[in-house]
Amino acid sequence: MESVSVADYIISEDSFSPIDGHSHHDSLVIKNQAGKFSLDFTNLDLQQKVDNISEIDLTQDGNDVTISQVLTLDYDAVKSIAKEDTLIIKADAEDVIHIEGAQLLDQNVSGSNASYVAYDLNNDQSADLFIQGGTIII
Ligand SMILES: [Ca+2]
Ligand SMILES: [Ca+2]
Repeated sequence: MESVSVADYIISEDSFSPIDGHSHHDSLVIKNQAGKFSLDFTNLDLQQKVDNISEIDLTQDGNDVTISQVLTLDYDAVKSIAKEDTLIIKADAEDVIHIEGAQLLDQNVSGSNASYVAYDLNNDQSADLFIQGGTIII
């Protein structure tokens, strides 16, 4: 599994310009300065603003702080925003990821420098989401 440390796109507030990743691995960093920031990608308006993303990174909170980002995703949301129909999410302990309709598929998928938990969102035994860290609510 590919991994990058450079942010291609950063979202820090509700209003942001539409994002369309390109042919390479594109990382979307969600980064608010304080408090809690929620993005519900099951919302069609939000879903349509993000396309061709490989990875969402919630861990770029800054020096010595962890700030809470909250994501909500379902199968349609992943298919809509992901480049290759699967999405990687990196989260820290303060972050919460709500996944509607998910089934835990594999607790320990090896990546380039981390392990991920794989979830199947459409009950076909094929992983749609790979998540590192965070609090997962199904
Ligand atoms: Ca965070
Ligand atoms: Ca699947």
